[in-house]
Amino acid sequence: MLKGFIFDLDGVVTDSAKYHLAAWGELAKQLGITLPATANEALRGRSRMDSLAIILDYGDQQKQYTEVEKENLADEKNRRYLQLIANMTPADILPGISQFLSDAKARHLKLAIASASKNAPTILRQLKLFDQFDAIVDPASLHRGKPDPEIFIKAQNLLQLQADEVVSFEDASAGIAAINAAGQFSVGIGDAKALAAADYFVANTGLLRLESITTAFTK
Ligand code: B16
Ligand code: MG
Repeated sequence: MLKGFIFDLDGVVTDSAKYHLAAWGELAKQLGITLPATANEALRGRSRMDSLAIILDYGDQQKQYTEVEKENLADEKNRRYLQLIANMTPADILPGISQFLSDAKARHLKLAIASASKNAPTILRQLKLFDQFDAIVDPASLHRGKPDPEIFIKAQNLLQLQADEVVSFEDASAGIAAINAAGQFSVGIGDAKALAAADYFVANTGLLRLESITTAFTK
């Protein structure tokens, strides 16, 4: 029986990717690195340090920095990112999500966030959605990032539910792989090709309907 929903944040609840990209872009420029057009997709859902590794690889600069220097570069990017997300408002919630969350609440479903972002609580407060969620996984407590299922298993445990009682939502292929590996029902939102492994798919958040997902889940 369906008892809970677990949501990725960036790309599902809000489009924070544009702010991540802008902040990484500024850091890359400072380091003399040009980001390719594929950078946004490559960074989607990756942890902060994994993202930095991708940026440094673009400039073949991976070996130029010590671990401490890399931490400092990631901190610098995060300071810029925090400035950018400080301007976020409920208008930044992706289409259909507010309604979908209210519908889920009306059905007494438990709600959790499984985001790789350490800034997820800040963003949820900016969006005035913080109180809607019963649990938010602390990514600092994780050993492995998506596609490892750890974050989705942790979210399910925080909700005190079993894998066959939850549906999880993702916009990244690594996220869908993580959900599937957790044994949960996966909903992919975005690019059909990239999310072909999802149990259920919609092209954008505006197409999410509680009834359709419940039907697909119970089939
Ligand atoms: P932070 P998600 C991810 O969010 C972003 O997609 C990814 O670009 C970012 O690097 C990561 O969070 C870490 O974010 O630097 O704020 O800790 O898709 O898992 O909600
Ligand atoms: Mg995402």
